[in-house]
Amino acid sequence: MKTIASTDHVLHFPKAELSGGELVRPYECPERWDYIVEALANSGFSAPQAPTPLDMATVEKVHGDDYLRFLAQAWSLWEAEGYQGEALPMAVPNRRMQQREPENINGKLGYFAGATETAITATTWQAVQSSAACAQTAARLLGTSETSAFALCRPPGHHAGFDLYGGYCFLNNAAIAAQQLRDAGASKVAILDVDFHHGNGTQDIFYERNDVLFVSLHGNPGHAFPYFLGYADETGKNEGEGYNINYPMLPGTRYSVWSDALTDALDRIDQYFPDALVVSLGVDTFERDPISFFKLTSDDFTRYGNAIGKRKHPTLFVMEGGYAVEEIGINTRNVLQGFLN
Ligand code: SP5
Ligand code: ZN
Repeated sequence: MKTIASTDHVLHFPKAELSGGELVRPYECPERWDYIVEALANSGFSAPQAPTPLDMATVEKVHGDDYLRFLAQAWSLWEAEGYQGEALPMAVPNRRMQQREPENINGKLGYFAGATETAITATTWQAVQSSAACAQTAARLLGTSETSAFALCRPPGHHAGFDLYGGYCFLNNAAIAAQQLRDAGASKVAILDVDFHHGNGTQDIFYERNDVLFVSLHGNPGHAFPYFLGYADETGKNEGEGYNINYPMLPGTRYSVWSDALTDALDRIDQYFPDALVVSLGVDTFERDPISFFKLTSDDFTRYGNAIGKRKHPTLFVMEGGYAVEEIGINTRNVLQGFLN
């Protein structure tokens, strides 16, 4: 299995994440990428390949024009105000408020923010584009020579909606990969999101579409980020009705329960007969993840990788979360090895 990865990921590393009322060192940090590269190298995977430059035409099919303009301009607008810190959103539009993009950068940050923990820096946009390019390049491989591939994306993407950033995400890498596969001739694509957190951005992007099935296993939103989406009764809208499937699970969930949801999810995916499967691969379901509450062990990652592989779909893994940094490499490698065996 080929890995596509970009060293540009280091360009996104804010000093600050707003967490528990403090500015802390971000959980989503560059060493995550290093540990994954090292674990794959130690297990005989081929060295990562760099992506080709991002084709924005694909991105424009899953994100809004206003939003893409904002991402490209945010830092220069912030800098022009003379601020010394990193760009964080503060005021966000809420119930009974206007949904209108303000001129002021603080207004824009809030308008496009789905959460306020995620900072933007001078070089964030370059890292974000290179991360999305990894997903797009890997999707191109799947459409041609390969039956599986791994896009080692950083920053991650599944919380990025049509016009929303947050949850450490800016462009939705999995959505861009799915769109790329569609444009290259796949008539139906399934996305399986196994990150601990609900893939609210991916759900948002495909909620009214039936050409992309979205299936997510995650912490119950009543108890877990992103809090405001991810319930089981969110099943899609208009043409997309029936093509969105959520499996929210409670604090303390172990593999015995989680794997039943996975089996059901994989059955639903099989019944859809997709031409390709995109897996939003977060390993923050791990028992020692510092911000999550599922209890999967390192061996469980091998088990579920194998379960996914048995379904024999052309499969693209796209890296999402996972914050137990020293174990992230082993756990990610276990999924990919389980898949291949
Ligand atoms: C891609 C991904 O996994 N994004 C996750 C974003 C989660 N952001 C907010 C998490 C807040 C959790 N705070 C818990 C602090 C425990 N010390
Ligand atoms: Zn996550």
